[in-house]
Order: sequence, then structure tokens, then C-alpha cells
Amino acid sequence: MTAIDDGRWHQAAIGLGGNIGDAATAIARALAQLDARSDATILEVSRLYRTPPWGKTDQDWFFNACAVVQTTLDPLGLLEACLDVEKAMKRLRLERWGPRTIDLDVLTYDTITMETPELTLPHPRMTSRAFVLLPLCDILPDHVVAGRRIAAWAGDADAAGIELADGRADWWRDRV
Ligand code: PH2
Ligand code: MG
Ligand code: MG
Repeated sequence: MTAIDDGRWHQAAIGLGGNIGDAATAIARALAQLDARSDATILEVSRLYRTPPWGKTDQDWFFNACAVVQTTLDPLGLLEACLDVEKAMKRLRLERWGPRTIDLDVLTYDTITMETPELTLPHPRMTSRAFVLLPLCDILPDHVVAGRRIAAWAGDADAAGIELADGRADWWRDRV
């Protein structure tokens, strides 16, 4: 694994989504749980979006958002922290790409590229998913992934149907 155990702060992007129950509140709580850790701080959160289901289309619409996280964890440590949040929130997932209460995906970590059975960075499908690119473009438009700025990827993405659900800065802080 790519061990970055230097005790210093790194910057990662996380994608969050859900479509069972009150997914907007689930996203807010997941962000608050990550932020409560001493080894991770939420630096910025995108606006909140309502998005049509991607991949498996016969399911409810999702809420989606992205966040920039500052962390001393290494990439696999951050993944574990995300999975811990999903577990603590008793994540319900019925099938791959199907309905779930909460999903946290590590999208980028500094400018690292890595491929392990547990984690591939950048997230291998992020450049084709408008439900990731639009929120990510709110907070990291100039970040380069696979040779292009997020803003460029977002401009090319098929954003059909995607709606703004909450455009307030820090919308998540009063939903917890
Ligand atoms: N997540 C998936 C599959 N499809 N579609 C939308 N709109 N938003 C998601 O977060 C999402 C999805 C698997 O993680
Ligand atoms: Mg996902
Ligand atoms: Mg996931």
C-alpha cells in the first residue's frame, strides 16, 4: 500500500450519496462524523444535489454532495474511516449500484494514483458521473484528474435531470 505515515495533513475529496430514507440528513450526519475525528477535518462541502439514478435506473433519485477533507490518514486509512461511518450509520445496501441509505467514496487523495484491490485512485468512474462531477466542481474546479480540470470534465458530463436541492453554504451543518 501507499503508506503516508508522516503525520502531515493531506487533502482528499469524498463523494457522498444515498436514496433510501432521508438521504440528505444521512449525508449531513456522515460529514459530521468524519469531521468529529481528530485525524480528519471537513474543509469544504459542495452544494446539495438531487440526481437521477445512474447505472441502475429503476430506483429512486439520489441526493449527492462532495467534500474536501484534510486528513493525516493514508488513503487506505481514509477509506476505512469512510467505511466505519457507513457501518456506524447502519448502511443498508440492497445490490451493487442499487439503493442505499448512505455511500461514501474516496475520489481523490492529493495527486496520488494507485490501484489496489481495496482502493483505486482517482476513483475510476468519477470522470463519467455527473452526480460526482457537478458537486465536485463546486469545490475543486481546478483540480486535475486524468489530465483535465474537474471543471472541464463537469462541462462535458451529461447533467440531464440534475437539480440543486440546497444551494446554501454549509447546508449540512444544521441538518445533523
Ligand atoms: N451511486 C451509485 C449508483 N448510481 N446514481 C446517482 N445519481 N447517485 C449515486 O450516488 C449513485 C448512483 C453507486 O454508488
Ligand atoms: Mg458509490
Ligand atoms: Mg461506495
